[in-house]
Amino acid sequence: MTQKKGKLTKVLDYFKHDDPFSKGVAFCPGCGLELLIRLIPKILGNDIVITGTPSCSAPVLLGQNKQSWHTLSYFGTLMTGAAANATGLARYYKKAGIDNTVVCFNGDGTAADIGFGNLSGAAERNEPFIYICYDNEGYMNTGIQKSGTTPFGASTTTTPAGSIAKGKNLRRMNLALKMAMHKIPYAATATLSNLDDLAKKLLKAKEAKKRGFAFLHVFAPCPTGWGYAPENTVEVCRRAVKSNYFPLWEAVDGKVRMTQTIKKPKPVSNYTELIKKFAHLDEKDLEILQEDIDYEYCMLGGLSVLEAECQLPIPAED
Ligand SMILES: Cc1ncc(C[n+]2csc(CCOP(=O)(O)OP(=O)(O)O)c2C)c(N)n1
Ligand code: SF4
Ligand SMILES: [Mg+2]
Repeated sequence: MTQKKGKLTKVLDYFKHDDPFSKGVAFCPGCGLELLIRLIPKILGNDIVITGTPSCSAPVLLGQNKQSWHTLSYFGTLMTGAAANATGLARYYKKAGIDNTVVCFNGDGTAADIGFGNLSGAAERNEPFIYICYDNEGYMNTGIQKSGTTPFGASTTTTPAGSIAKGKNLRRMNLALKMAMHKIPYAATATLSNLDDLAKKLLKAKEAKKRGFAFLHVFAPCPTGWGYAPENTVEVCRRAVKSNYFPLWEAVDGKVRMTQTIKKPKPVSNYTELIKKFAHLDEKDLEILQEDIDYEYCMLGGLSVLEAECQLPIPAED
């Protein structure tokens, strides 16, 4: 495909490269992860090297029965060491003088929990690669267990809703903010309903990678594990943004800026009503979820105001 020149204004203008995946792949219908993984090389180019771990993405990225689903370079690794593996790849390419982009592409189970230690280490050392966490809020590939990003109240196979418990009784961690606070060159959230925002952030991450570590946290719903109709994936993302359940922001060198502000946010029930994993929640439970969302949004808003208003003191001249 020939590349268009000039300023990128329309969403489609960002999709400059071919889709390296075959038309039918082994994801469930409506999988948010599939939408995302197809978009990344179309925006960043087909010369990226992807590395990732056992997860729902692995069967497609690794291939099956000695056949490949795509034409990209892929390096499969362990959940415990994904970012360490990506570090080795990125350092090798740098030393060999090969100008390419290593994309460490993992689910929330690897990024937030099992592989968080070495993710944090790679960020702190400012290794030159892009880490993308696709967040489907659980360990989907092994049977929908809860992870650190599973929200309060969500029913999973390890936090079931029934007569004894009502889903996860803890609130989710904010992975993207934790990563931003490593003060890396670039950190951002994105999702599949706001494609221009997602595309811009992918390109910014690629640019930031020249200075070091870049992290994207992409909200990627899972119809099979969450219990909603496959055709609703983008609507679920849209409602997540419009209710501030998943706010869109970025941070350069740890300084936070909202990339989308919602003037009149919808109540979280407008989002949860689409999804079966929340179907058992009553008003009181929804209040707890709402309170968590409001608090995090205030926190992000406060940080972004600080970024706008806070100037570093200028040292006095002698
Ligand atoms: C150290 C380790 N623990 C557990 C597993 C088993 N395992 C394979 S895939 C998977 C789920 C991964 O969840 P996530 O990273 O969120 O990806 P998803 O399946 O949701 O796409 C787990 C727990 C493993 N491969 N390695
Ligand atoms: S279980 Fe969920 S994340 Fe995994 S392939 Fe199916 S829809 Fe996608
Ligand atoms: Mg997951």
